[in-house]
Amino acid sequence: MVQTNQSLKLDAVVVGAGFSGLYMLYRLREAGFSTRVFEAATDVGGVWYANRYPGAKCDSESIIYNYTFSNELLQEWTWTSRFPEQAEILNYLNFVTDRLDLRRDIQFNTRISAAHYDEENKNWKIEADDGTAYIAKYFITGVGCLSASNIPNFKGLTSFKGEAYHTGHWPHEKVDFSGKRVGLIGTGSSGIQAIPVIAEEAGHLTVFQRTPAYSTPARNYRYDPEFIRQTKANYEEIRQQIRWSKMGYLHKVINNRSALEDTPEERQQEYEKVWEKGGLGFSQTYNDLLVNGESNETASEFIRSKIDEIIKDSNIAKKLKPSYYYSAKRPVLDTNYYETFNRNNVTLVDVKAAPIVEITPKGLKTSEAEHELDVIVFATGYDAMTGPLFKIDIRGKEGVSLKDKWADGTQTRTYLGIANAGFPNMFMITGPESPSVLSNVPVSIEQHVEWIGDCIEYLRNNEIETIEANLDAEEAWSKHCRELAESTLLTKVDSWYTGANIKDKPRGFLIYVGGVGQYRKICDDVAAKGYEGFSLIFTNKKITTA
Ligand code: N01
Repeated sequence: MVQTNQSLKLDAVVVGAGFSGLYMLYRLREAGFSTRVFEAATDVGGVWYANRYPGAKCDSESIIYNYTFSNELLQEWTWTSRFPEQAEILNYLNFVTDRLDLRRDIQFNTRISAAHYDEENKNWKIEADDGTAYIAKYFITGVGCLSASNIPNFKGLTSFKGEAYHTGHWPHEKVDFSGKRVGLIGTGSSGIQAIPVIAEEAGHLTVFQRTPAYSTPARNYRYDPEFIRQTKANYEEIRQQIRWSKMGYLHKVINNRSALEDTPEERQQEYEKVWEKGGLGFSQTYNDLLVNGESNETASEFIRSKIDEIIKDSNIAKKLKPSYYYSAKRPVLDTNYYETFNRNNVTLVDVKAAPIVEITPKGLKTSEAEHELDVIVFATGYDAMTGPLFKIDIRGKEGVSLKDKWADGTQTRTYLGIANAGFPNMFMITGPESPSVLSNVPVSIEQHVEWIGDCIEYLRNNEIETIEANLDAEEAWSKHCRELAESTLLTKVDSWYTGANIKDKPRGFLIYVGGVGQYRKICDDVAAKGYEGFSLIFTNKKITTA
């Protein structure tokens, strides 16, 4: 670690200027803490700054994909359509940044490379990749769950002579596909959004699919001004509803019974209704789709039958039909995804049957054929949850790195997904084992930011120097998270949820599935009991809470 300039001493350093970092900065600055956000990119936005691929939009409905802490912000911003496009979300985050005058405390073009806890001085030494260093009492990560992109280590990866892009790091200038031979690898949310849009423009699009996805229609539309007026008038109610809901959304389980209680005809009717409505509600058609394999199969089979209906060529339909539990991988919303495979300029290649063996100067080789390409789009996803944190060399007490701590055994362990034993005064926003990606993420971010802000104020008001999660509390929380996850189908399928998409990553389900309302209650109780499960150190006296 380089020599620290003592003049750059801060109360808090926050990493990342996305939804998390922006609100954390505001919350701490309002409470009088000197705070600086460091951001590797040239501007605010986090994943919405980076994910500029064609068709990029959000699956959460616009009116709840925003901060709710400020009525002024809610009243002054107006969303245009049901699902917000990337550019609109980025505009929104710029609006918030300017409205709250956040930019002056954000240092752009600065990647934090290391954060080491100094036990003697009870603070964090934080180093940027330009060699500058800072001291801060609190170290807070707002790095997102899906920001460390994954490009599989294909043989010959760098030999390709054409253009290559990852969806998560898309260029700012428009990529011109017109007349070109484009290959796209990956059929998760990013690929499924990009494919229909690229197909419209490309000379030919070849989609390399390893695992087919279950996708249901988004059915986006422009908002009616009257709907916006009513929404703005009712925001306080909406806010309460999403904060105490299961997943941070307004939709709830549509039929509060098992899918197996309905006859096949009744089920068909119910699924048809929800399919027509569009949006993420499909997985909520019945209350047991995520816990009962037999019920799940009824939803899975309905989507497979839709694929058969839409796709003209039965061989292509067969390749597009998934066989695992619907929604155990992140469910996907689309606009004309399946329809795109009826186009003459689109080819589907099954790379499970014939795996990609090599990227070549001219294109891509599977075990069956070579495909000549002008452009390769990697829609190959992310090293989720832990990946973004591991990009920083984070070391706690006795120089133990977070990476080593979490590599020990097969499971990452945290307390509430916010804190780690051995890492005093460090907080993670939407960290592993919090509801994070199983929720409408801004709702989870607000809850974490407010809890962390309140906690830091409590420490100041009570002259507490450090707060650190206790090992036994951490162990109990992780066990609770694992047990909850095991009671669902989510752990029964290979996905980025389980870490299975990253070679050699320890398998583990790092998301709290109990719901955002329940989670909020648990976090509030911990705080109300004087930060139960944490050790608090006053200047000369140690108190361990029960
Ligand atoms: O990534 P993914 P994503 N050879 O991991 C394939 C959020 N998000 O960027 O399934 C061949 O889902 C891989 O195949 P397989 C959202 O939470 C949200 O699409 O591992 N193929 C898979 O098909 C989402 O879930 C929004 O067999 C390979 C694909 O690449 C998350 O981000 C929009 C391969 C990766 O899919 C990630 O989505 C976009 C290989 N070696 C993203 N390696 C919205 O809100 C990987 N693949 C709308």
